[in-house]
Amino acid sequence: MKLWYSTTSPFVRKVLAVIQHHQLQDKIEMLPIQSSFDPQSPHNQDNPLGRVPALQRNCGRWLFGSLLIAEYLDNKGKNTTLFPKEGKARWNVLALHNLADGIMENTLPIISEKMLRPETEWWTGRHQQLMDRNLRSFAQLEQNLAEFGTELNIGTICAVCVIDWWAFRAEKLGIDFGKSFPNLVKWSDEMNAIYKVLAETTPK
Ligand SMILES: N[C@@H](CCC(=O)N[C@@H](CS)C(=O)NCC(=O)O)C(=O)O
Repeated sequence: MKLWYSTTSPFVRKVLAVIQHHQLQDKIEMLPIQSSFDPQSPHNQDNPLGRVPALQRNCGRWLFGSLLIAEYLDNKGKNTTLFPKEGKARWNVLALHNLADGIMENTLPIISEKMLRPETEWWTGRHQQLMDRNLRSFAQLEQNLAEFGTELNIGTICAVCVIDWWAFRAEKLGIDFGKSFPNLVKWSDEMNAIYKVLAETTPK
């Protein structure tokens, strides 16, 4: 298998944590990129959507989207599953995943504009709308995490990825995240302390 990845993407980190959890490192050729926004970046040749992560299966077919890639790799792995197979447990974990993942999706347009466009061209009204949504979503994330404690599953992995990414991009986002959501930061720090798969995949 082959994986296009960057070291800063929270979507990629989700997949990297699954790879480490199942010790699949030897089975995947890692293809690094510098910037997912660069139209010349080589991952564009394999993913028409222009996004990372993108995983090539051994049969040659490509998978796009971090959740799909994560579940595919989870099926390949021999360690405990990160995707409950059925019933309430499955839907609760996937609901948690989609809430955290939705914050990533609602944050990326803000970060990309702030990184790549001059300030005079920023769509600030839209940024404010997305930030309001994100803050409401983080408040709900905090409530929804209560039932999971420090369990490792695809939902809690995704939650750690988004919380740490906000800390990583704090300057660009212009928010003191730790002040607004101290419990989320505390929880994420605890998860990183317990699970090597998280501590070793933090954004750089
Ligand atoms: N839904 C996708 C989102 C992936 C994504 O947006 N990745 C970002 C990197 S953080 C990207 O490749 N962005 C390139 C662009 O928007 O041009 C997933 O779950 O993999």
